[in-house]
Amino acid sequence: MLREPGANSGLILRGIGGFYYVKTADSVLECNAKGIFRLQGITPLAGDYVDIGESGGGYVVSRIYERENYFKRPPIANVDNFFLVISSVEPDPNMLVIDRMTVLCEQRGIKPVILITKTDLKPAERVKDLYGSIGYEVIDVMNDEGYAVKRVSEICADSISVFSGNSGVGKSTFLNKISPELSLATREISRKLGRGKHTTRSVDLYPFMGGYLADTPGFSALDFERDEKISKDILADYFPDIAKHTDGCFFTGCSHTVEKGCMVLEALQNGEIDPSRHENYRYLYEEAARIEKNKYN
Ligand SMILES: Nc1nc2c(ncn2[C@@H]2O[C@H](COP(=O)(O)OP(=O)(O)OP(=O)(O)O)[C@@H](O)[C@H]2O)c(=O)[nH]1
Ligand SMILES: [Mg+2]
Ligand SMILES: [Zn+2]
Repeated sequence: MLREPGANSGLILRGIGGFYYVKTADSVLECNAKGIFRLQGITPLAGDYVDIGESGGGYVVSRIYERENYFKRPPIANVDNFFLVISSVEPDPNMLVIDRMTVLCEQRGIKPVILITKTDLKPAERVKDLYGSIGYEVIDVMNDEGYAVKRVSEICADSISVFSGNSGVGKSTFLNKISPELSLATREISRKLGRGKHTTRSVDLYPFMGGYLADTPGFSALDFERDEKISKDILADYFPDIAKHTDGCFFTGCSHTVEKGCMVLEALQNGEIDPSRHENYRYLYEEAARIEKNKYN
């Protein structure tokens, strides 16, 4: 939930090159961060609520309030709504990226909203049906732009909302639709390369209907360092479609990947779980297992 800014406290709208732009009650102040944060390995993030002090004639972030949550990619704190933006083409949907991001949201107790762009170029029925059937809200921007703008605006009111997704999917383009005065830079995609270059360079919060919209730089599937830790033992909890079958597994601590008497594997056989979801579950499970093993070696 949003906090009221004060004269010497407020919200970081943007962090770039070691400077932080903090929205206080009456202005936006450019601040450095106190050296103590660096020593503690803490980086102030867009979305952080902070206190501001003065030092050497300039402003400094002197305190970071406890975060409700934060993401490393995109780097942002105190997220209320997470829009996972996916284009039907250029770039094509990457189901592993979608599943990884939905897991990272679920881990923070956030139900991501899936925003699909570019269906004027190619339909995206598979993605829409699959994630809709799992229970995520899916909004096809080009199906009915008026509805998409109205619905997303309604969700974003009075809260911090982040728009995240691969480079070139159309995050900035959509934000310009819901708030035309933003006039964010967008990039014509290079057809030859079949992929976007990063147009948006930093996470930026923009005031919108009593809350803030965050445009973020795109990532590519290869970008994910292994910096987001997920425990393999609770991974299934973050796949709602898998979690609902785990109760009856024969073994406690069933990994739902190979075991006899696994109800998840049975549901997969029966067509109740989508094969691509289970395949990505296994991929993320094995990745988490590898990371946990390396940590203890
Ligand atoms: N046909 C079509 N083109 C779109 C749509 N949405 C975005 N585009 C185009 O896709 C390209 C990339 O859009 P951007 O809004 O810059 O993408 P982005 O996600 O902000 O990209 P980064 O800032 O690099 O992460 C631009 O040329 C847009 O005009 C859409 O729904 N349909
Ligand atoms: Mg952009
Ligand atoms: Zn199982």
